[in-house]
Amino acid sequence: MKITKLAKGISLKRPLDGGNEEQLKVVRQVLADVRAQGDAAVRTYTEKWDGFVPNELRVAKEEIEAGANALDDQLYTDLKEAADNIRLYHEQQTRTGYRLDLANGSWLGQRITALDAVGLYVPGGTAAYPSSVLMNVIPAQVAGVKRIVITSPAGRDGHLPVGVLAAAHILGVEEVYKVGGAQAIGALAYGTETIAAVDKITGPGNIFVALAKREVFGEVAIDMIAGPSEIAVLADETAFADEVAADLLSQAEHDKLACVILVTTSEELAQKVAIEVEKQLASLPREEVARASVENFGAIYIAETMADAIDAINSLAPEHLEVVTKNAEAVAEQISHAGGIFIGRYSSEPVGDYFAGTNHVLPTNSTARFASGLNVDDFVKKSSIVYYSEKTWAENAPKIARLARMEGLEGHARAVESRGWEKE
Ligand code: HSO
Ligand code: ZN
Repeated sequence: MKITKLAKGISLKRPLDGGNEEQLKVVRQVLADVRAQGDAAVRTYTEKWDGFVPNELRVAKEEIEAGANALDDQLYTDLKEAADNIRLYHEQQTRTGYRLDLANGSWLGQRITALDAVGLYVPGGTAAYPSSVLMNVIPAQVAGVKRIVITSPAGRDGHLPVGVLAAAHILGVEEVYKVGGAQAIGALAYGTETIAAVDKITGPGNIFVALAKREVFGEVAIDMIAGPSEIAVLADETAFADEVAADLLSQAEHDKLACVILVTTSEELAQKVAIEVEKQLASLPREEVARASVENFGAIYIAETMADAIDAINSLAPEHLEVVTKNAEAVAEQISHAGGIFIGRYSSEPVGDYFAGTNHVLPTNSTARFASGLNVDDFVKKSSIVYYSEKTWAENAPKIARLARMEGLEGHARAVESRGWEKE
């Protein structure tokens, strides 16, 4: 990894794959066909791209159970414990509405209600992460979403991965479909004979899925379009180089476009981490992916002071930040822009990817400046409520009518003035 002295303006911006015209054309066609022809189009496109169509698009209850049974017992228990931790953490995020009592019996309120139905897209192949099923479904359940649907392309054997089925089983999700790609997003957005439409679609996917989510946005809600993983480590001389290197590689192995950055006040640590990264890369099964990420988007910066290092991290606004320094908790308090913050040497980033309870769907590409990780608020909406008594109306109607007339909206003024007269 390249070592440089920290200068102003370090960045983790990478080229975002926004797709090309050709891909967008394909996606638009698929969506139009699914909207017009429902299941028939879903089947046609599944056949075309996956090479076969399962007889039943919906996964049978017994199939979910069989998947759960097929998973190693210890893994099932681990997954269940992770789910419990994630549920406990997200339960702290639930909020109730409020009522603001005004004079003369009037009141204003805010009511919080869960979305009725959400769909989670789970990518196929090696990116079908059971942990992501937990991270997407649990906040929705905690929010009170009643209908939760999972769609994912089946493998060549006609089944979904056992880990995904086991996660669905643990969470009690019964509505699971073997549909992937843009056609799955179309089915979730518009509904088909088999798959009823949902209100929000979450979960990562390939470029076709991402483009399809963007296209249906507005008709349904979507979560963020997540970019490749990122990790920044803020460390001083107390950190161990092998641990820092291992944590950097944990995110590098996700994607050739993953971004891994060390900012340190210790020149010695910088040198040692660079050597360790090389050493550990050599034995990593996903060496090819991790090496590309490290070479293209990996960097080590040496800061003169901890204050400079903290400034640099805040300007990066990384998806994940590890703080491995003296007084790490106090240092972490000075971080205002990071999706997830991991404090101290025992809070290695994968602790949060799988188990601690925090969500692993986090803002990437410096969007942590204004965005948050997936949470319970993503699955609720708020209604405002007004109750005006006659007295409050009488007191305020002239003001409201004046404001309306200022905007040239006579109809508004008349509406508010139409009350209070003797009616036949
Ligand atoms: N670190 C990823 C999430 C993940 N890690 C899933 C392992 N499995 C999000 O940036
Ligand atoms: Zn990860």
